[in-house]
Amino acid sequence: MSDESVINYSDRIPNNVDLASDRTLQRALERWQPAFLNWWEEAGPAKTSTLQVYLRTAISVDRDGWANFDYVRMPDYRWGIFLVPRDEGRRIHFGAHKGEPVWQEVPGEYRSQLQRLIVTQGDTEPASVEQQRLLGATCPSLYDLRNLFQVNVEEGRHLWAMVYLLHRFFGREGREEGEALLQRRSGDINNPRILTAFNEQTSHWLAFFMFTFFTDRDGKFQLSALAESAFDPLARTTRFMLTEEAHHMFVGETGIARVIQRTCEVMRDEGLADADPEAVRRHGVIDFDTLQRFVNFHYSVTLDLFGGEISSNAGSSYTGGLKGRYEEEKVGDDHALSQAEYAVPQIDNDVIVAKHVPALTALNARLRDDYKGEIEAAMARWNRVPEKFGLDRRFVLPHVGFHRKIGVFAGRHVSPDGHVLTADAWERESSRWLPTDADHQFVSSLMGRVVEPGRFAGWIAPPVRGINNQPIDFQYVRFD
Ligand code: BYC
Repeated sequence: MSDESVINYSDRIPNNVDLASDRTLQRALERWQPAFLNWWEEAGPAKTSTLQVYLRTAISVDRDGWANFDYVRMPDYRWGIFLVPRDEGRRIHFGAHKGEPVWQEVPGEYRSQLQRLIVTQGDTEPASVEQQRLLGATCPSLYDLRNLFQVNVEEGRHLWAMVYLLHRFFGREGREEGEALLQRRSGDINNPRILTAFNEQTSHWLAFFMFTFFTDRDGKFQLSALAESAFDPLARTTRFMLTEEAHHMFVGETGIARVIQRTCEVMRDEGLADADPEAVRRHGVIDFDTLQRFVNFHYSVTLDLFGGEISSNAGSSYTGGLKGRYEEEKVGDDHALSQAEYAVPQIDNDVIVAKHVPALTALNARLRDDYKGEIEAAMARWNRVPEKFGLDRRFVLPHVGFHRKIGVFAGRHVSPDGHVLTADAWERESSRWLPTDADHQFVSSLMGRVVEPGRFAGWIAPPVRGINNQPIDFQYVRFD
């Protein structure tokens, strides 16, 4: 293990960037730290300051750095600054600066663009914690409660990752942005979070699992694109963030799989038909139609997070070397996109057709398509559950144009199967496709607090295994 990969926990702010050698930066971050803790107290998980939670804390940024699990009171969690070690020979591998050494400082010409990307990324992290603030009160099990808190503390750490970059490389403006990240609030009309999906409510656990499945995976793809950056500190910090993100997506994917499993079990035991959702609901589990409506909602809202399909911002970030494609190095082309085209579905005379546009302007659409491929593969894993029970139901993704507020489909109405609709037709039909108030009420009515070790709420199956090889009935959270 090299020294750079070991995290120093003896400093007030744990780090592996030798923070002690830069006193000005250290002092600035130490001033931000109490503001962060105030934000956590005010907007983070409610009524949790005395709980002891079985959490993982990174001890190094190596692959086995996650081996450390212990009980932690969340306000004492050691949030800090962890970057993967520097690769001295790393070169820019796309855009106009291809072949040049990566940058250790911010070039003046890209300063505001980079700052905007970092602020936008940073803003999502506290936003998600705020969205999930009240979920602890209705947890379906101790296992799930612990996972919620693990996700929350790590999103808090992701905020630290971006604030470190702002403080270290963007001077006074960066410090001001660091303050503003603690002042905006998810859903606040006067001072909302930057991106649409992060102002939606996560009012129950079904929404939480859908969010960690769909929206955290946008996080994975955006972080992967930033991990290609020519600005090396951004690439190194996002690489480590990706290791944290994997667990969040696991929570979402397995959470929904367990909900489907439980519904299938009850349908089998009670002899219920998919065609009778009311009967399924009466048995205290979530019917498939409702689950499909939640899939439609969370997928479409998350697609908006990729930005407009055709975007000059994305093109200039790529040419500048600030943000690459997903797994840029594995793509077999000129990595400049000087001639290439990319097909982007768009509405033409009320019909959706794929139109070829310069690939440089279609990078958001491309990243979205990469994301879609991974979502489809994960949904195929969900679909094995009803299949195993001999049920015909398969969950499907709606068309990319469905229920969009950003990009080429914004302001239009598209059905889940990709037909362009009039506003009237949308008005008539959309309650079949998107969760209604009654759906939310029903799902919320199932949510009760289950905190006895090894017990699970009736609407969700237990996981296959516990965390860190612990048994499922382990005391994942202590209340004394
Ligand atoms: N909502 O050229 P356009 C995560 C704005 S999730 C509101 O179409 P661009 C996480 C845009 O800002 C990943 N506004 O798009 C998950 C621009 O405004 P300005 C977060 C939006 O710029 C779970 C204008 O519309 N990371 O980590 O190419 C839990 C035109 O924009 C939206 C990132 O997003 C929207 N949905 O791309 C916790 C990476 N979409 O500049 C965490 C950093 C667009 O004209 N961000 N706009 O005022 C980016 O790469 C880009 O900012 C975007 C947008 C991909 C978001």
